[in-house]
Amino acid sequence: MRLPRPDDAAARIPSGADLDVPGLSPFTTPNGEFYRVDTALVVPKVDATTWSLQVHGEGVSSPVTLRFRDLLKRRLIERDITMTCVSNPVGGDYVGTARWIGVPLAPLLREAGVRPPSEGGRADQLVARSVDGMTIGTPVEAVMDGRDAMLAIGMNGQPLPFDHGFPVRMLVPGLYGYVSACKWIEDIELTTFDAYDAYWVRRNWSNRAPIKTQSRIDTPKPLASPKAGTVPVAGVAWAQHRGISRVEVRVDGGEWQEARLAAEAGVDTWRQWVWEWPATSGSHTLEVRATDGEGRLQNGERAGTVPDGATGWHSVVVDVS
Ligand SMILES: Nc1nc2c(c(=O)[nH]1)N[C@H]1C(S)=C(S)[C@@H](COP(=O)(O)O)O[C@H]1N2
Ligand SMILES: [Mo]
Repeated sequence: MRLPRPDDAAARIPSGADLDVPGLSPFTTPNGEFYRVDTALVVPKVDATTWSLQVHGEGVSSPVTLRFRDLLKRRLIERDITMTCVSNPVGGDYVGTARWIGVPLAPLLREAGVRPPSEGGRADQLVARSVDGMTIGTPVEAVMDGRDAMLAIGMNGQPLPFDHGFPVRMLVPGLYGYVSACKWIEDIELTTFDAYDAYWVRRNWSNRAPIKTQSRIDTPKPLASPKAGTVPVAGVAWAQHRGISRVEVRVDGGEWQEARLAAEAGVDTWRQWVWEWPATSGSHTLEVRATDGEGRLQNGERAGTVPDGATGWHSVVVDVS
């Protein structure tokens, strides 16, 4: 399968978006290293030539069936978007950034007659179903509020890998994957949150889950033993669809120090940061916290992932020699 060129290409990633600090996650996560979270014991191998997607339900005046070649004929956009799993613990790896190609979802819904709740539409939940029976419920308002919600067919210049939802998956910047990113999608039903609980909602997870501001120290690694002197402390911070405006680091509970932010690629992606630490010998605790693009400081209260995402500041202990 060959991917068509997008009609609306992604903005160039500014050269300063990647700080190139050894040990720091690259801005774009290669497909082979992108985290994978799903319930599939066997990864579905869907045939794109027989695949189709139904759009139906509450407020859909003209139900639609789309085949893969119908999607290819529509306007394709390309965007850099960071995805995060709600089950990512503070400091965890269930987060990654890719360059996605896909069909914008909002215009497709409008053609089917859907109006968002803010325009009087009755359906406030979009339920996506996959070929393997997963159900993922997303607020219709978020899908139609102008952000780049899409039916993605490409990831980092490749057709979607089987692991990541070939041939088509949903993506909505700013929402955790379990409420937005249905892989191997084959059905979209418009309904209400009152009428239907999706798979994870029936298992004690929240039915609405915007991504919480988080920051992570990638280097030095926990229990690393760098030499005394200048040690770059670096990592990533994310608050998709709000952006990151500030990152601070502190040592052993001392004063917060302003980290240098990498150039911003956009509000829907993570942002790298670095702070040059004048490290002295001994055991030290490094902590990081971020502020989002709306000026809100990352919640420092330690909480687990259930029901709507972990909070707390990431810390690592290092032994400076
Ligand atoms: N069909 C299906 N889609 C799914 C899931 C799943 O289990 N089945 N998991 C969701 C969750 S919890 C996340 S975080 C993202 C992960 O996408 P990735 O595996 O491509 O990183 O996919 C979402 N889409
Ligand atoms: Mo997830």
